[in-house]
Amino acid sequence: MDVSSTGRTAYRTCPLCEAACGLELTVDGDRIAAARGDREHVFSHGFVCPKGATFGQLTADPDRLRRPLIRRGDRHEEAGWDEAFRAVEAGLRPVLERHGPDAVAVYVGNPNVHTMAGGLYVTPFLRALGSRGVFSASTVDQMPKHVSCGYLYGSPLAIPVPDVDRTDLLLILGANPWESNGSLATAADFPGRLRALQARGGRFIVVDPRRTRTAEHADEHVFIRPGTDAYLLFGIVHTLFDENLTDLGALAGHVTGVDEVRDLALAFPPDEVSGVCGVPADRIRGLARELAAAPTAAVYGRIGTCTVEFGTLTSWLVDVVSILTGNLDRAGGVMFPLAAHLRAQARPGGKGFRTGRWHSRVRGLPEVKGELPVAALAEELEAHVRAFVTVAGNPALSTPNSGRLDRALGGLDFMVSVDPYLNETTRHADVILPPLDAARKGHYDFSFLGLAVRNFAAYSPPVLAPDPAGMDECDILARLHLIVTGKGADTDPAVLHDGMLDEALQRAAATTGRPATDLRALVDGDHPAERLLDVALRTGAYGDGFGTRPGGLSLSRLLASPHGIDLGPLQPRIPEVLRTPSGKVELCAPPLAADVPRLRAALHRRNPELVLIGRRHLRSNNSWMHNVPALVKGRDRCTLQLNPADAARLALADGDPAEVTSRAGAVSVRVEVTDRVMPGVVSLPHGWGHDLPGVRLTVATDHPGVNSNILTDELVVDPLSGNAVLNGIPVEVRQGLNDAMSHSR
Ligand SMILES: Nc1nc2c(c(=O)[nH]1)N[C@H]1C(S)=C(S)[C@@H](COP(=O)(O)OP(=O)(O)OC[C@H]3O[C@@H](n4cnc5c(=O)[nH]c(N)nc54)[C@H](O)[C@@H]3O)O[C@H]1N2
Ligand SMILES: Nc1nc2c(c(=O)[nH]1)N[C@H]1C(S)=C(S)[C@@H](COP(=O)(O)OP(=O)(O)OC[C@H]3O[C@@H](n4cnc5c(=O)[nH]c(N)nc54)[C@H](O)[C@@H]3O)O[C@H]1N2
Ligand code: SF4
Ligand SMILES: [Mo]
Repeated sequence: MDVSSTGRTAYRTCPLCEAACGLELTVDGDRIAAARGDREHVFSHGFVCPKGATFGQLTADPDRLRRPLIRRGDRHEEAGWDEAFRAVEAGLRPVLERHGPDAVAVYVGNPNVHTMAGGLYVTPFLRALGSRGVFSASTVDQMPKHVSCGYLYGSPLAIPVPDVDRTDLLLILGANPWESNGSLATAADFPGRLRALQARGGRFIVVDPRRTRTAEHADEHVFIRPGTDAYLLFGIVHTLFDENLTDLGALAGHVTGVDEVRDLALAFPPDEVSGVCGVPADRIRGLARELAAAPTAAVYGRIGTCTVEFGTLTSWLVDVVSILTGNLDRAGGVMFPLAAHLRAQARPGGKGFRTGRWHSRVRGLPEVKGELPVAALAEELEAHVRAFVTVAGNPALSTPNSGRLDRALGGLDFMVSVDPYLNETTRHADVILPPLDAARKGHYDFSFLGLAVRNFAAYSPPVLAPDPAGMDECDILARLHLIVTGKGADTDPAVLHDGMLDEALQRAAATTGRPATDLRALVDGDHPAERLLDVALRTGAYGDGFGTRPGGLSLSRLLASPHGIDLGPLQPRIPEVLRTPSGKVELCAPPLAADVPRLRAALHRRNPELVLIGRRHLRSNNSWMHNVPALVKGRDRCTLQLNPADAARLALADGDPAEVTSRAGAVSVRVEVTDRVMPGVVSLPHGWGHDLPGVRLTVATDHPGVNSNILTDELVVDPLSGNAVLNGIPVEVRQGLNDAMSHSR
């Protein structure tokens, strides 16, 4: 039967990665019969990837939980919502009352940045809880970028993105947008945009220890030894000064600290850094000259520049090169987006950025952006945490030395997870609270519209009616909030929704000069999240100002524009965007400069013979989409890639089992011999290892793979950001057993 001829069509932003593509959905009764790219979408123009195309299968996954689960003995059993919230209250309240908020830790995972509930309700919940034990996926991901931008621009959220649609030269370090579809740069159809760059005569260069699909399409691929990009970038900075190639252009007068950076770069001449990073000195000088000479150029770094030993220095240097070549804040360079729910500041300047307002108890690691490094989660749980809350996270697979974390999760007094799956993490939970699936909730990208390479806005209302027996994620988080503040498990979540709307209206009243009660009468929306969005849009950068700017944005305008509203190419925002105390770009903040000697000291140390890096595959999404049959069919993707030279030395052939050991643990996995990885580097993807007792993932457990984070080491972090080091892990590889297995120390 051709369902597309009978179904209705609906449009929705894909919530599965940062690209924010528009989907065209065919709806047949209460199910999504098909998902394809929305050709009329203002930003994605019909692009869709294999993950987005499975939106229907994913949301209708039979293993997806639709009712809460409560653990009784070793089994999880379905329960009613009221019963589940009372169990949460009975588990959390005594811990809070007897031991205080720090005895409750929280882990907030990646999908929170892809839901409205995550964007609106998590921060108020954390504030209400008041615990210093807040952890998130940010410290296995992008925290170094927040920290470097915090120091450079005064706000950790002021992250410039490459203007891929207009640049002449793009230098990509440690990112593989052909598979990941981009990150900290929302650019639907990133591959198409890179092809367009080449078609208009521009070039892009990829620096990566693996010849990725992005590298294959690039004009040039430069192999680099993992963890050493800071040396390469400092070599480029050195050359820019040495050959008088710096030119701040329009930034002149808006930047401090240039001379200090020049002095720091003196210690990193290309001839000296070349040996450690494996890039010829001439090529380092060449890159500097090309970046300086290009009419416009952009430098873009991602996972491979963040989840490394010198993550913050590397992330900083990525921007330093753009700044010194005059490419920050100009068309074709790297620019600051302006999202529709936010406003530009009237004047530059602010309080600036700092870290370390408190420290983790065991290792004394500094707080950053209100959270502690997830690399310290296991030891904190072991030492003093009694209760644990996860929201959209799977740290048992995604964080370093997850074997130790897994054991720590087994020793808690109480754990509650807001999550649609009974998986590697939530199997430890006493209560699991599953939110409605994405087809039944509205969507607006609070995180990614502020990172988009072109300004646009889109809102998608729910596509399917709510499951009467299910619960919306905003309601779940509101009820948890009411529990931790002592208002009771039975309190109507509307109490919190109304309170949050009132607060938003108070702020709106302050900016519009009109009484909150007048504004309240104007607010639109059928759902608490829609009403909060309406207030933010109307008082945002392009808003209708509650009627003072006719034609401006509002919820109703977005509802009337199912393919999104284009807000034009990125515009210069310096100095307004700067929140540093000086109101300038502070190029050489003291904490960054103070970390440079550590980099310099490691310049001549001996390299391990083999280091481990990760990899991403187009059909995967971190740890949680391996239960969709269409995404796991075909040959095993969880293999250890090994260069032929290393394979010969280790007497390993393609398909052989190998044992991989590190300081943290060991796994057994099949070898894939390929010259895609450079000698001395092995690559294993993360997010696998589903064959654990108690998980309810029928498809994923048939394709379990092994968990690469058994090998990553929680004891090594980037000190400025606390970010975990997930690339460049020293490992040993030897011929292995036939059965897949893993253990951690
Ligand atoms: N070795 C290594 N490790 C890595 C990485 C790496 O490159 N190498 N990458 C890191 C990165 S970048 C990231 S972002 C992290 C991700 O780390 P996590 O965020 O911990 O893990 P995810 O795999 O994204 O798991 C998301 C969880 O959210 C649940 N979920 C899905 N949708 C929803 C929803 O709508 N609501 C709720 N409440 N829950 C939902 C899923 O069932 C799953 O349990 O992994 C990191 N780990
Ligand atoms: N298909 C798919 N898409 C995804 C995800 C997914 O799991 N699967 N996850 C999403 C998430 S949460 C994120 S954060 C993004 C990540 O987006 P990307 O950063 O684009 O994704 P990765 O594939 O991890 O790319 C990192 C690259 O860095 C390289 N690398 C490793 N170490 C080094 C190093 O020291 N130096 C350099 N120069 N390169 C290095 C790796 O070989 C790899 O090619 O992807 C998102 N999109
Ligand atoms: S690229 Fe990302 S946003 Fe686009 S369809 Fe794929 S998963 Fe969805
Ligand atoms: Mo991520």
